[in-house]
Amino acid sequence: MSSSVFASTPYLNEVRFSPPFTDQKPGTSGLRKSSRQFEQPHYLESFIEAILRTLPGVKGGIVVLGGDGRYGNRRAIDVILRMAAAHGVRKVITTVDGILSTPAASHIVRQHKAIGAIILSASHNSGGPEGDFGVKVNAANGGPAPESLTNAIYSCTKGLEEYLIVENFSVPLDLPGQHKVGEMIIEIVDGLEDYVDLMQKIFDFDRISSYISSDFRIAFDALNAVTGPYARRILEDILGAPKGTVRNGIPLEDFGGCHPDPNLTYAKDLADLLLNGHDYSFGAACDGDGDRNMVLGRGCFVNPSDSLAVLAANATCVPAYRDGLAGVARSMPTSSAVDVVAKDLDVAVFETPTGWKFFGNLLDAGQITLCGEESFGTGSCHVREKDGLWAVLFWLQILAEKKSSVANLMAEHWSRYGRHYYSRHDYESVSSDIAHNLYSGLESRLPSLVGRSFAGRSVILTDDFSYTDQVDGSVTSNQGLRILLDDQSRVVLRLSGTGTKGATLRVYLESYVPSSGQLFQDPQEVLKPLISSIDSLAEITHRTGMSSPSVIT
Ligand code: VG1
Ligand code: CO
Repeated sequence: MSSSVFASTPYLNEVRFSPPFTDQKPGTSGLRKSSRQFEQPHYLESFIEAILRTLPGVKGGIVVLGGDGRYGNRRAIDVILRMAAAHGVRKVITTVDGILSTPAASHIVRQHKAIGAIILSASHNSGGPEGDFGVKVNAANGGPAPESLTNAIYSCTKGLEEYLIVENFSVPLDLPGQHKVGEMIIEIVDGLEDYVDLMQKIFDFDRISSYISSDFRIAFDALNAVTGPYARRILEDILGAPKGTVRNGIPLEDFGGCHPDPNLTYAKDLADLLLNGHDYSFGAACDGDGDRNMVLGRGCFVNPSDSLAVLAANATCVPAYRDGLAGVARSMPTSSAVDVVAKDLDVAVFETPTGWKFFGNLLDAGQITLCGEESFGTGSCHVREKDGLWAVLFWLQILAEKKSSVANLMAEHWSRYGRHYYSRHDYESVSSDIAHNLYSGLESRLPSLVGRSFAGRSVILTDDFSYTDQVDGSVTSNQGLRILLDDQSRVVLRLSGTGTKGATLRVYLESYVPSSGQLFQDPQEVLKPLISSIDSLAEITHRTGMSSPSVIT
C-alpha cells in the first residue's frame, strides 16, 4: 500500500483554448487518432472535458480508469485524474501502471457500481509515437457508451473552449494504494484480481487444468499488449501451463513494433506454430486491449463467426451456462453460423450493427447470453464487452469436456449444422474520396440488382442495413450495403469506423454449404465467384488501384 502527501498545494485551473476541436467524433469504438494528434495541446483535455460534462453522475460518482499500456497511457491517466478531481468525481479506480484490459474494466464498473469507465486504447491499431492512441468511454452498465451518449460528447466538443484541471499533483502508479486529492479518492488496484476471480466463477478451472498436458500443449500470444499479465496469471500460475506458454507477455508502449491485431496476418508467428508445426494442440492470441481473440488448433484456423457458433452449440459445457442460453446475437456482417445453432436450440437470435455497444441493451434486458462479431470478438452476459481471454477459456473448457481436438470439434460442428464459408477482405488506407465514391456508387446500383444474376446466383434482396433496438426503440441506419442471394450466400460492404489513415473498405463474403455438401474446401476458392463479382460490380480494383486486399481473414 502506498499513499501520498503533496509537497505543494494542488489548485484548480480553468484552461482556455481556441478554436474548439471539430474532429472529436467517436467511431465504432471510441475516439481514435494518431498519437501525434492526441499530443496537440488541449486535444486530449477537450475530449475528456466533454466526457466529464456529459456522462451522467460525474459529481460524486465513481469512475474506472486504465488502458492497454500503449504510448500515451501514463500521460493520459495523469491528465484524467487531475480533470476528474476538478469535476467533483468522488473516486477514481485505476490500476498499477494503468494496465487494464477492456473486459476487466467493464467488470470493475459493474462490481463497484461506477458511473462508467475511461479506457485508453486504440485496440488493435498499432501503438507508439508513430502509431495510434484512443479513448473509449463506457457507461454505468460496463458497456461501450451508446450512440446517444457518444453523439452528446461529440456535440459538446464542438463548442468547447475551456476545461477544468487540478494542477500541482501527480500520483505514482507503481503500487496498489489509496491517495487523496482534495475530496477525491484515487484507488490503485492490482487490476487482475477481480477479473481472475470472475473467470474462476464462470469456468471449471480444475477440469481445464487437467486437460492441459504434454499431449495437449497450448501457446498464447499476447502480442506485447494488455493480456500478457492476465494470461500469465491464469494460464501459467493457476492452470499450470508451463512457463513460456504466454508469448510476448509484457505490455510494451509500442507493442514491440507489432500490430496487436489477432489475425493470420498480424499474429503470423503463432499461426505458423499451429498451422505448420506439430508441437501445439491449441493456440490463441488477443488484441491490444484484450477484447478480441483468435483461436487455432493444430493445422486448423477457427473463423471467428464459426467460433461464436461453436461456443453457442457447446455452452452447457461451461458451469456458468449449464442452464442454456437466453438468446444469442451477432453483428450483421458476422456469418449466420450462429443462427443455425440458435434455431436448433430454439432460442432467439438478433442481428445488430457492427460494434459492441449494440449488444448492451439486449444483454441488460436478459434477452441474450452470448454474442459476437466476425472481427474476432466474442462475449457474454458476464461483462458488457467482448472478452478475449474468456473466449480462450471457453474453448479450453469445451475441448476438456469433449476430450476433442479443435479440428475434430469443427468437423463435427459442420457435419451437424453445415458450413458457412466466410472471409473478410480489407482494403486499408484507401483515399477517403475514392472509398466514399465507391461506396455511394454501389449504393446507387443496389435497387436495380434485385432479381438479376450475381455470381451465378439470383439476387433476392439488397439494402443499406438499418437496425431498430427492440429495447429502447432507437434506430441506427447506414450500417452497410448488403447483397443477399438465393442460396443463402451474401456480400456485404462497409467502411470501417476505427481506422485513422484514409478509409478502410471492408468486404464480407459468405456462402453456405449444407451438411450434406463438401465441408473441407478452401474458403477463398469457394468464395471466388462472389469475390470477382463484387470486384466488378463495385469496381474495387479499378477505383482503388489495389489488385488485392491488404488483409484477408
Ligand atoms: C472494428 C470491427 C468491429 C469492432 C470494432 C472495435 O470496427 O469491425 O467489429 O467492434 O472494430 O473493436 P470497424 O468499424 O473498423 O469495422 V476493438 O477490439 O476496438 O474494441
Ligand atoms: Co479491442
